[in-house]
Amino acid sequence: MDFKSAIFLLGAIGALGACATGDNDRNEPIRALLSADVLMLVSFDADGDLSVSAGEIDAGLTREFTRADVNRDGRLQPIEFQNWSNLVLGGSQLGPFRLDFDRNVDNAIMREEFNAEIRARVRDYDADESGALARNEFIRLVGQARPPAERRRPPTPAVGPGN
Ligand SMILES: [Ca+2]
Ligand SMILES: [Ca+2]
Ligand SMILES: [Ca+2]
Repeated sequence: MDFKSAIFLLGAIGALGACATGDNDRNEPIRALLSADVLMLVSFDADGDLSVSAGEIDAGLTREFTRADVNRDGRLQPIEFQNWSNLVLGGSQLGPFRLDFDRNVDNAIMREEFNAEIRARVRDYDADESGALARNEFIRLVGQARPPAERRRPPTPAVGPGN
């Protein structure tokens, strides 16, 4: 999957949110949350089968660390992380943040730290623990606290032009 497709996903989720917000007050608004790491994880789907497999995650981790480590010293300096985050995560306003990766706070993100943080996020998304990420596992909805039966709308009575 390329970056355009990832941006399309973001747009689709935005449309979902807008649609729900435009609904009336009978239902709780449905809001979708998108984390910046999803942009990257979706881009790992190299064969475009809509599932990010364990192998694709391995390859993606290698590709992204290599992309970030511009000076090829095997460590991500703060400026390298900043540039990478801007490119791959769409900016630094959303996590994961540099200190999410740099657990020992030595101002360098080693390959092990990079992998550990991303893999922890993969496990967090992997709801069915299959080791692969399906598209629906990326979507987080909030505001759906009420059970489905209560959210069901009553059928709208048919109103003819003569009524
Ligand atoms: Ca795939
Ligand atoms: Ca470096
Ligand atoms: Ca470190």
